[in-house]
Amino acid sequence: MGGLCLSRLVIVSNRVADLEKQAQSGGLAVALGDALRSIGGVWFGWDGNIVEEDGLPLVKTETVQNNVTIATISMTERDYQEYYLGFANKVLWPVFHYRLDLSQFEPAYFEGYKRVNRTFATALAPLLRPDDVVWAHDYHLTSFAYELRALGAKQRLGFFLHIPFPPPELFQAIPSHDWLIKALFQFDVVGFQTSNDVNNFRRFVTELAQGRVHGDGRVEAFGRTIVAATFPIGIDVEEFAATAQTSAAASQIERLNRRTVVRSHIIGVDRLDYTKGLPERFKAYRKLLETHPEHWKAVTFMQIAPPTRIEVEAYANIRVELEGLSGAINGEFGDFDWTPLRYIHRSVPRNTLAALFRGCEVGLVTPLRDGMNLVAKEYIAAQDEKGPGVLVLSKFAGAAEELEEALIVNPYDLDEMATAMQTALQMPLGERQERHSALLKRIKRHDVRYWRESFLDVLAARTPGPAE
Ligand code: ADQ
Repeated sequence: MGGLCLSRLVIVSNRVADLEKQAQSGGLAVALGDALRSIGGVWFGWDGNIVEEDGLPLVKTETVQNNVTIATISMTERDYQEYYLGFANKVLWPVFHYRLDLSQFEPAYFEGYKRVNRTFATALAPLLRPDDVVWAHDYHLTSFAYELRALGAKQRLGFFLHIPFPPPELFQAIPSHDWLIKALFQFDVVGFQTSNDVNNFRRFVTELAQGRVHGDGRVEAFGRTIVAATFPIGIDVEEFAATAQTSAAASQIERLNRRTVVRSHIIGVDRLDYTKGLPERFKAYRKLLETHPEHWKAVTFMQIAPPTRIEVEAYANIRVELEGLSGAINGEFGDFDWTPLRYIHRSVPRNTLAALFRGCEVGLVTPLRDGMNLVAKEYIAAQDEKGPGVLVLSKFAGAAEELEEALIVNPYDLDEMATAMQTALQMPLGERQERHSALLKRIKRHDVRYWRESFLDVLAARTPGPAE
């Protein structure tokens, strides 16, 4: 990150991570927190509070660890409804995950989205220094650079999209899509998870925005030339592996195996989201039990899925569906000494997760669509190299672009998923080790530090300012 040594880093995201409680907040917060501490800078975003509407929001700043400032603002109920629940989570989230059927377009949502991006920019602008490098994160903030530029910002502005970017045929369905893309071009670097995403973006630019794609990753449209490239996100492999190997983890794994008839454990860990393919996964597991009675009382599947965005109807629906499915599977196959499917609808501490990953012979990561999916990488990192478990991975997770040695499945094909579970449960040790060591190499090569530094290097190399 040579080019950044004189600049401060300013991270902007919808929510600000709690840097004091990093151990609980996960890899991304730690990675960005580390970058902030080593470079110095600001993390700006919403504090999670809803307040009464009374003019411009108050920016609260707090200095942590000498050179890092946490700057936050609150949101009004209207902002929360229109920007957060509305445009971000009822329009962009479903459409970007190829789920036009679940999107709900309301003009007020788009107005709210623009307004909050403007509010964010207005609140941050006075804190910026001329040579700051600003890095905004995710689908909540696609028009943030546009608003900041409108206030005269000339700094280098980068954006990373954590979720997929859809094909132009779907993106076009968003009523204000042309405005959004034009606004996105006010960033200097736009990062995507996979080549599929960046290709979808480039297709939009060339086919529908009269733009041009240069060979070196630069993309030109609306009078601006920006870099649009892939930066696949990773995890801190050593840290997660170490968490899975503590004595506390060992005793948790021992507890998993105590007083049970079960020989093999299958695990899934996802936020409860319709993109994660949970009903399909439950049904495929039922198929496995139907077709392989030898697994009765020998296998158990634990799905951990904490609730998110419960105010959005599609999330309430999926919860009801999963409760029905898990009840039906346990009712049909369960016995007084065996629960085939354990469905846990709450969050679990990271160290417990790491231990559970290590203690389970099969990891199921089968989203219908996912930007990357860090659980896939965490499952690999947590394994015991002497007797590693097997990862079953959806071809529609961004992670599948890299993690070729996993058992790659089509999450819509229940027979294929059941067969993959069977293959995983029966895989000989030699093959498990071979696959695991190849996967481990891959996640170590492209870890979270690599992701962060490669993005910031590209951003630092751009010419500051809006003019080319
Ligand atoms: P998510 O959709 O949240 O992230 P993912 O990448 O799997 O998906 O990250 C989830 C994180 O939360 C993991 O670190 C996981 O361990 C943790 N987690 C999940 N369930 C948990 C539970 N029950 N208790 C505690 N922790 C839990 C978005 C995109 C992804 C992209 C990431 C990062 O949707 O595609 O990989 O951002 O860019």
